[in-house]
Amino acid sequence: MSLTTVKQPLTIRLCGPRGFCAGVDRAIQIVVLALKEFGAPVYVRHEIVHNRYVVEGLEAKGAIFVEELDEIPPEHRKQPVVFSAHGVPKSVPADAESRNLFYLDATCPLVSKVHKQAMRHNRLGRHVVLIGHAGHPEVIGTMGQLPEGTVSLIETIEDVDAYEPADPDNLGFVTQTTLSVDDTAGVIKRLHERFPNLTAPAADSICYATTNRQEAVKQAAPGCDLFLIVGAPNSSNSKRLVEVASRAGAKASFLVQRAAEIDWSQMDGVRTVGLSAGASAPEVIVNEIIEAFRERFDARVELADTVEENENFLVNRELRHVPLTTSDMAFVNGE
Ligand code: 0CH
Ligand code: SF4
Repeated sequence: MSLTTVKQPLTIRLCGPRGFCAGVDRAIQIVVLALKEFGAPVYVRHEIVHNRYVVEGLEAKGAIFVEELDEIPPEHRKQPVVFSAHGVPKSVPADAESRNLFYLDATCPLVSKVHKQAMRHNRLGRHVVLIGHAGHPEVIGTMGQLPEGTVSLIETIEDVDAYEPADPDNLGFVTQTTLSVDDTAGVIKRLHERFPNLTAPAADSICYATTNRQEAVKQAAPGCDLFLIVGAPNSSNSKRLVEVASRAGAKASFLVQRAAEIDWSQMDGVRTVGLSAGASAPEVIVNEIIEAFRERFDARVELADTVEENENFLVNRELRHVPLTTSDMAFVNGE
């Protein structure tokens, strides 16, 4: 007589939109195209996006990741250096020029838009309030668009309460693109209460991808025993999705980088699992996780789609003529 194990039924609520956004897709494309056009090595300042799988995949193709430009050896000065999707302070391209480096900027156009809004506030004589997380590369990049002392960083409602600007009637704000939509609304509300003449940016700083991924998780979370977000611990937008899932009613929520990290001992009694991925997390890992569930459960995938996304950002002019093969395209799309 053969003993067969009966797998427990389990529903995976798969959120859409999830994973790569147009800015991430573009940034990865820029590194892949630069490698094709200029040959290896191509230097990348900071992780192009916050994901080890992507970084290691690009390293295998010949990219070298550095944190600062002085790590690029003089004999490789003619090779390009790419600036990451998160954006850089103005001092970085200036430093590249002084070192005679050839750089390609992969800053997401929506991050560049926030830089422009901050510069506009400054041009019109306003002190800039930047809502964001201290130390994050995007915050360093946005603050670095303007002279020292002309931007104040605010992280929380408590920071707003403690803030004593020199000219409270002449403030303009912008935010990091990947913040919690709900928390940021609270911070902005308090800023307006304390500083009624505060000027908002012409367009929302939190981007479409952040907004859509949070909304999809919010809708899927009620009734989930567990919510998994594919993403890295240094990925701001992915961490926000974990918080959104818990607040919207998932009994527990975790960030996971690879299927191998999943603690299966936590799955006792779990019947419905929410699944989404941060803007820097490739779809191939989402599929790996679904497969890992299928090996252990009688898993059924239920699509929890909200809106369709059609955004697409062009790469730098210097790279537009370079063709991508089908396998390059698959890598760029996270497949
Ligand atoms: O969410 P953060 O900003 O930490 O970055 P990521 O995980 O690399 O995702 C891409 C967003 C890049 C800039 O908005
Ligand atoms: Fe651009 Fe938003 Fe993606 Fe960041 S998360 S790269 S701002 S589209």
